[in-house]
Amino acid sequence: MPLINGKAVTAVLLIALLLVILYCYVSQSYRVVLSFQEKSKATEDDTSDPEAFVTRHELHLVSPDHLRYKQPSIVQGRTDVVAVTPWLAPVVWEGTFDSGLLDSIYRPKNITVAATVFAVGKYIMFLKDFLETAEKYFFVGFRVHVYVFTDRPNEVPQVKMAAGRQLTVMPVPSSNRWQEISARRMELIQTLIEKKLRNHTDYIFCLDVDSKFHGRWGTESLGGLVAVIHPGYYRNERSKFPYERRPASRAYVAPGEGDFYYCGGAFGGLLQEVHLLAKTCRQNFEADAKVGIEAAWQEESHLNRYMWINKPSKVLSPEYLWQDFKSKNPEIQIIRFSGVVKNYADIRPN
Ligand code: UD2
Repeated sequence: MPLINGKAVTAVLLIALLLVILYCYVSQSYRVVLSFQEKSKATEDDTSDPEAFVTRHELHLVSPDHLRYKQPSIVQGRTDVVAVTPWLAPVVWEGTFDSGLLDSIYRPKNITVAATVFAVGKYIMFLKDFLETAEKYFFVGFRVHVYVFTDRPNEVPQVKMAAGRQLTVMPVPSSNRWQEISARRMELIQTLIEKKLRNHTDYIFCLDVDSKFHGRWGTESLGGLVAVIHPGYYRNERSKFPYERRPASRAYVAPGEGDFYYCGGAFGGLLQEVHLLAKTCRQNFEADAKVGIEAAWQEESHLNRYMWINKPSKVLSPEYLWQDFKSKNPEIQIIRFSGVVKNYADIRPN
């Protein structure tokens, strides 16, 4: 009898074990289905999480069949410049890409590119040239939406824009400190992305207004996080870069650190990447302000700190932000965008 009892107990235990395994398996599958449904719902629901983005961008690059273009080579090309960073991000120079091929890849994706530009106070005088030249060179043939932040909405010039391109004026208060105008851009870019752009814009570029386009700036510049090398320092040792050098600042870059010096006058990338950049720089700027610190070059210093830790996935050469007062160096085969010569005393509020 005890033997029979023993067998019965073993059998009962085995059945119980099987039931437990079956239960775990079924409930796990149910959870997977549920979480998938929740994710799908979150994707459809526009008002759910202010930090959630629908990624329309596809990493998959499809080229039209039978497209003819110059044969690429891996042994011939530019030898006067470096076209890749040590973390293997491309550095975009004239002669390193095929614009026809890139446009053919990106056109079917139907992407929308936003551009932000601030024209506060007397800087409104630069807006007309900026907008007119953008029409000629900035993502020509693509959907572009320019957001102009200004305290003088009535003075925004009427510039004829091609089909698929539009402009929105964003009123902002004026300020009596240029440093504040420049630095507050991060906060306003963050808010613009959260409130207006997410879910219907793919890429964004944030540009200085006191500049003009002189050559193509297009699909070759697209990437996750895109930084532009500052034209003033690209031949210098890193010890000469004007990073913020006070350890107490959140923008601090220690001696011996830093890859390149990037400019605050042009940066961009995928919407969610630029959102994170703007949000982080704004938070760090505000934390500095609480302890009475303003970084050496305001948001540009914070941007440089950010890019040191968060490596850009694409780097644009100084072709993408030159300065008119500088003579052209031999490696600059084309100037695409350049800052105009300005008299700071005449145009800044302080
Ligand atoms: C550099 C950067 C700039 C910014 C600044 C540090 C480049 C080429 N420029 O330029 O992006 O990082 O250092 O603060 O990298 N603005 C107005 N109204 C004003 C003042 C400024 O609208 O009264 C806006 C405007 O869009 C201007 C931008 O802020 O283009 C930057 O100001 P800036 O051009 O005077 O700064 P700058 O030349 O020192």
